[in-house]
Amino acid sequence: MYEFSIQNMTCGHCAGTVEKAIKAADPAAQTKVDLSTKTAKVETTLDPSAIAAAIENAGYPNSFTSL
Ligand SMILES: [Cu+2]
Repeated sequence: MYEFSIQNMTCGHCAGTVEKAIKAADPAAQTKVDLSTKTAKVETTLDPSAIAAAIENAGYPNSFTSL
């Protein structure tokens, strides 16, 4: 499980875009995007850097920590 801290995620549409980007990178990912804290918790078997890149490519610079 990783927690991504996501810049520029300011509305529900942004949160949806972020979730889609995560799911596109890893269709098997379990994800919970939290708009109020601008974070997303992601359970994935992929390298988290690949998820971070997908989120960034969707327009949202981010960083992550392992939980
Ligand atoms: Cu938005």
